[in-house]
Amino acid sequence: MLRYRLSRPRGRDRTRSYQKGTPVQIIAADVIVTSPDRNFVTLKITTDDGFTGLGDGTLNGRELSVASYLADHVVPLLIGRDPQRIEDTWQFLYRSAYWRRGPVTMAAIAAVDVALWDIKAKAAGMPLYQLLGGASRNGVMAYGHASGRDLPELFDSIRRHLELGYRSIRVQTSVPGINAVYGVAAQPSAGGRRYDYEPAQRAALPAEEDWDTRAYLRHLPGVFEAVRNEFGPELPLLHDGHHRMTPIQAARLGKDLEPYDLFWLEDCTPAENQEALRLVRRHTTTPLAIGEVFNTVWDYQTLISEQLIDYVRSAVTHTGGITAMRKLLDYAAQYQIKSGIHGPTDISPVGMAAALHLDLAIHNFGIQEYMRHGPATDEVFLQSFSFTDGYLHPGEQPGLGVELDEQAAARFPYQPAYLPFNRLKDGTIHDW
Ligand code: KDG
Ligand code: MG
Repeated sequence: MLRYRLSRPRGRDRTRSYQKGTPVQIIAADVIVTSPDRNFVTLKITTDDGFTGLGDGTLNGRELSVASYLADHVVPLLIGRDPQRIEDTWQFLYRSAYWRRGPVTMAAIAAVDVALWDIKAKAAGMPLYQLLGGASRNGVMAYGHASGRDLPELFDSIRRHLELGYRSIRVQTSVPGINAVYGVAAQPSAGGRRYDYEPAQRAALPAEEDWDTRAYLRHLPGVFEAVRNEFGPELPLLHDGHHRMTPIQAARLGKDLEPYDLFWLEDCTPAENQEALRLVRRHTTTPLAIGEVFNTVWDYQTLISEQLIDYVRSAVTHTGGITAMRKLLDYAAQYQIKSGIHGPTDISPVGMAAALHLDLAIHNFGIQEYMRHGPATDEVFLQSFSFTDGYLHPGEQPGLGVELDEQAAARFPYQPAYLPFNRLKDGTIHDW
């Protein structure tokens, strides 16, 4: 565990207070980097009336940048602030930096924002979803990640997920002629180790993988046909294209997958150029999900206002926290676009809990991604959310319902880890 701590003794230090006369003040903030199963960045804020709140600032493969941004530039600004003023603190951190947006900045702001919501809900004695308007549903439908190198292995994986309680399934598969494809758990990546659902590998350098879009486009529709034949028409099926196609290739895949009635096709093309989605949309009725690498509402402006997507994929952790996600999802709701909050293993249980409270409260909930963390992570993060018969629930503990066992966290020091990258057969770097 790396720990960067800035704390002040209890009691008021008026020289540091930005908000004179505040009834409550932040007196300590700790940035805790720990690596049970994988690296996580957690911010713990403490107030002078004895509350603590947790926020997730994990950015896969770039964890220490967020830790430094928080410890060096944000934590000194928090001491003495009124923890109750969440919107004001969000605007202060966003606008006072002058440099806007970006994954590091927005993950750091998210960590502060979620920790303050945790404190506010604890102080109110309520689970956070109550402060967000109360429950709009009984539980949050979740999808899990099934994958296989061939059809029998994929079918086994789907059955295993059904046994675990999942009622919606993402399907990823190996492709003949490609050695290592994103999302196939049992497949050795170019680094020689199994993914086991966690693509970031603990190593000094990123693993190199390979890619061939034509081979993928030829192979995938047959896989979905086989899955539908085996599991029937009811089971909601999802697929992640992981940013690898051009718009015209994405349009073709969407069209080819229409007979298999996908819940969504995710990240069918890199979407920095939002207008590119017009072309995809013109050619297919397969629902589209985009946004896990986005970090503000501006990344979605065209996608949402022209109704070019069906699901918003941002993570609470990478998009400025509950405050910003709520605004983004309310904006999307005006265009009948639903949530599909990012929930891979690189979102910590703190970020996951924040997502679940939001999922439960908003009206335009779509689905929640849920990859289970490993046992060491569960030891470090004590969680109160539950998963029953396909539905997640954040639980009824005041606040987020997650606490950090700091002694357990200290047993798992940070380990350098990188996401892989892709090369085409001729050696050209391709999107991963
Ligand atoms: O850090 C990268 C992962 O979060 C990403 O590869 C997972 O695409 C992903 C997904 O849909 O969960
Ligand atoms: Mg994805």
